[in-house]
Amino acid sequence: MNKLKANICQEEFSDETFLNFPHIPYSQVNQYPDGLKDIQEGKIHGFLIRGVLTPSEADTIVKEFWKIDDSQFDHNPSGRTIPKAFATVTTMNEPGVQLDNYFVRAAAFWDVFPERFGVDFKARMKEVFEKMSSGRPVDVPREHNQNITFSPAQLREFYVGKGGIYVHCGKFFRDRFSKFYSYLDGVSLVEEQVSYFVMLQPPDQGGELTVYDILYSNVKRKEAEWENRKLIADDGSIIDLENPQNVRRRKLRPDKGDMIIFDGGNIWHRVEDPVGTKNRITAGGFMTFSHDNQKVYFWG
Ligand SMILES: O=C(O)CCC(=O)C(=O)O
Ligand SMILES: [Fe+2]
Repeated sequence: MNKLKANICQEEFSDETFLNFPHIPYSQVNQYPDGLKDIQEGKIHGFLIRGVLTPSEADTIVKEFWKIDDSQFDHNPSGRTIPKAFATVTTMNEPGVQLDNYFVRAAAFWDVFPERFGVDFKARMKEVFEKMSSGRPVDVPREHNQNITFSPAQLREFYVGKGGIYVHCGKFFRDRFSKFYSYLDGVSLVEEQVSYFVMLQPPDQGGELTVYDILYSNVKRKEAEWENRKLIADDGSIIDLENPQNVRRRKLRPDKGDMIIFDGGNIWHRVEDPVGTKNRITAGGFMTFSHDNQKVYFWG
């Protein structure tokens, strides 16, 4: 592995570059005006963009984050998120009521966010995406019939030692949250789901985004939801993610204020368990494209 490559990303199990994943400073994003289209078309697998927020902007958000009452969060075994994630509301029994709840919470959180957290996160994301959207307008989608918008992102805290996020890809979730996706399908094209997130507080160690050299097109299953090591290929063979003969992987470690945009719909990936004294905090969501592919939406 040459020195430059070692500097820009920690790569395990392989010296080859198997995913096209440029690491660039935010000032160079304008060199990729078709970046999102390139991800849609599989030409680029993702970007690590350094310094989309300054470290002090990230710190300011985190400082306010700690003031939020715990009762406002959605809790899961490995952490907590705010505001409510769209995917989780639609798995519940009363989708109508829960959806209203989602929109109300999204508005309550994001309407005051710039003033309360000192950074207009939604505007910054729009700015980044617009530089890479081939001139297509970028926005948070609106609810079908009402004048309300989706949440642009969730803030996500991952507790140290609680497992991170088990291996998954967006299309795998699509099968699980079908009600949610049929709803979203009304506004946009969900086949091309792209993931994005900004690192607000990296843990001391661990917490990397590991991307595998495995796509949903030939691997669609794992044995159980909590499985974090083995996938089942379409031909029935078992892929052991810890075995370098089976699969190549790359660990990405964004610093505070760095953003990752990647083809999380197709690429199997996981968030490693954070280690040390600091929980991992990110803000992120997804990006999809309108049916005519003329608009870019981001939401969470
Ligand atoms: O680190 C995060 O916030 C989420 C990582 C992930 O699984 C994704 O962006 O799809
Ligand atoms: Fe993901």
